[in-house]
Order: sequence, then structure tokens, then C-alpha cells
Amino acid sequence: MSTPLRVAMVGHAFMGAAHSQAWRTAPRFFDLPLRPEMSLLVGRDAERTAAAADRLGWAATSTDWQAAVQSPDVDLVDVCTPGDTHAEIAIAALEAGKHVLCEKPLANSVAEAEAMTAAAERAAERGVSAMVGFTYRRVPAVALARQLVAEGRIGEVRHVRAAYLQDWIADPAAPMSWRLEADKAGSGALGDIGAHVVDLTQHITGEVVTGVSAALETFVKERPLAAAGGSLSGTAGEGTGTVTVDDAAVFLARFSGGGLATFEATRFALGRKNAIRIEVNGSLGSLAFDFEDMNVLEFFDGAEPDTTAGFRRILVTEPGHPHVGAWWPAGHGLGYEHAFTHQVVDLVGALAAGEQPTPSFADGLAVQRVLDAVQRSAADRSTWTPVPL
Ligand code: SOE
Repeated sequence: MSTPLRVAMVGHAFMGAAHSQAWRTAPRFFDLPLRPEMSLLVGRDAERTAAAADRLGWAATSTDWQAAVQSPDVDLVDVCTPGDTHAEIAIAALEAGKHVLCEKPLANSVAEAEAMTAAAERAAERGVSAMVGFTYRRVPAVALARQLVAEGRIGEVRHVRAAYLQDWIADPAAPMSWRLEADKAGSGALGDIGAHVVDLTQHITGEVVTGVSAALETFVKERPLAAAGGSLSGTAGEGTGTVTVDDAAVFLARFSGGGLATFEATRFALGRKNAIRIEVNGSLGSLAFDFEDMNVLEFFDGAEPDTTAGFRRILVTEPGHPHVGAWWPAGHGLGYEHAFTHQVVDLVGALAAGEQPTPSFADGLAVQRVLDAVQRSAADRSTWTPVPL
């Protein structure tokens, strides 16, 4: 692990903290082929960036991301900013020969995601890598689900049922945040959390979404402006702002293997804090995952005799389960942050092996195309069939 990998991270809010934890922890629990160095933290405000660097463990700070991506002392740029800056930063970094890890959704539009994917493909020819942070792929129970589907344990995929439920803005008094502004976030629940379940279901099934029929809704259109914070925990200040994104998205979809799917993404499911629920029903069996019980994967094996068959609760904490081996003895469980650590481990492994890490920017573009189709479908009311009252 003697060759360093000098990382510059742009952004230091919620995702910046999660990524910092992963960069700090990965080399301490896993035998990495490169030695990550938390070299430079970049933010807009010098004082806040310095305080964050101190807290999160970064060696130096800057307020100039352009200089950071050009720096000869940086090997990888980790983009943890709102979506409206992903394309500019990631493309500049790739063109400067830096590897890039970029938060999800990849971009705010298909055009931006296409430009980023093209930049990643050009960079790949020069041995430079790009990865998008669909982190939940690396929750061990999710990785096991994908493995079981690939092994044919559930047969052909007939139904996919996916929901991502949160409630952090269900209260109309919850203040504005960049996540509620279309020019910063691209879309609302759809891109922020719906993107995760689109990626997860494509990843688990090994198939792609081929078409959608969708509805979007914004339940609360005006909110107090944020006095401070403004991310998931801001406090209300003076005046109000207009919410320009969806609060909730629902859509039907078809998968490339012929299966049907329903998707739901909402920030208005009171009591559901970060509930990612995915069920896949195949011709031979079923799988079910719920992030609120994230160390468990449910598996129904249709080959078992009717008299004893039933959903089996697999505790995904055995050393032989994906990603689990380097952690605790069986049964001790992993959490949200471990998936970020696995992301760093796999990224560093791919870089050292000269392979392209996944999910690639092309995977991010595939999700972006689904999000865009959902928005177009929801805007086209001609396909909505009213029920006569
Ligand atoms: C907020 O909705 C959020 O932090 C998302 O932005 C993340 O991607 C998700 O993992 C948790 O919720």
C-alpha cells in the first residue's frame, strides 16, 4: 500500500462527511493496493471549509475547485456538491487527468450526463477512471440479492416493486433547501432518492428499464427560507421560497427481460425515514430488501415443498457474504456508512488493477435517461385516463 492516492474532495456537507468517513476508514479495515491520502478539501467559504477539514480529517483546504482539479498534487477528485456543478467539475477533472468519484444523480439533465460520459470515455483511453456514487449497491444484502439473481435462483424476473420513502419535508414548515430547487438539484424526490431505486433495481436484476408511465406531485409549493443549514436539517428564517421540484414520484415501468415494475419515491411518507424497499418476484423465487432492516435479505425459494416453503430471513453478516469479511464477527451488523467504505475499497482496487470501476458514468447516464423519461411522461397528461365521476 505504499503508492499514495491523493484525494481532493469538493463539498463538505452530508455527503462530504459520509465520503470522508469512508476515505478515513477504508485503509484501516481493508488491505488496499493504494494508500488514500485526504489531501485537499474544497469549499466555497474558507472558514467553514477549514472547520470541516479539521473535523473530517483533511490535510489542507481551498476555495478554488478549478485550481484543485489542475493541481499536480491531486490524483482523484471526489465530487460531493449539488447536482448543478457535477458536470463542470467532473469534466474539468477528467480532462486534467484526475480520476473522479461523483455523487448521484450523475447530473441534472441527460445532456450533462451524456457530456460527462463522453468525457469519462475519452479519459478511460488515457487510463483515467470515473465512478458515480450509487452507494447502496454496496450494502451487503443488496449485493447478495444481485448475486442470487445472477445465479438464476429466482429465475426470470416478473415483478419489481421498488419504493424509496422519506418524510423530512412532510411538515410544510420545513424550510427550503437546495434539494428543493430545480436549478440546483435537477428534480426532487425523483432524482434524489428515486435515482437510487432505479439504479438498484437495474443492478440487482441485471436488466434495464425500457419504458415508464409516471405521475409527479409537489404537495407544498411555498416554504420558509432557511436561516441556517438548509440541507436536511435547516432551521426556518425570514420570508418564503418556491419549491420547484417534485415532492413525490410514482411510475410504472417495463424491464428489458419482460418484467413489470412499480416505483415510488417520496419525501412525504410520515414515519418512513430512509425506507428503501425492493421486492423482486421471479419465475422460481422472490427476494425482498428493506433498508430499515439492512442486514437482512428475504428469499423465497419456489423449489421448496409447499408445506415448508416460506420467506427465509438471511442475516447477511457472514464472512462469505459480499463486502462483509473485513468487518466484525457474524451477526454484529453493518450500517449506512459501511457502503461508502465499500465504495472506496472497490474504487481503489479498480484503479490499482487498471480497471474501470462501477457504477460507471454510463450507468449514471442510464439512470438519468429513466429520470428524464419519468419527467416527460408525467408532463404528458394525454396518456392519463380520467375516471368519469
Ligand atoms: C436525502 O434525501 C438523502 O441524503 C439523499 O440525497 C441520499 O442520496 C440518500 O442516500 C439519503 O437521503
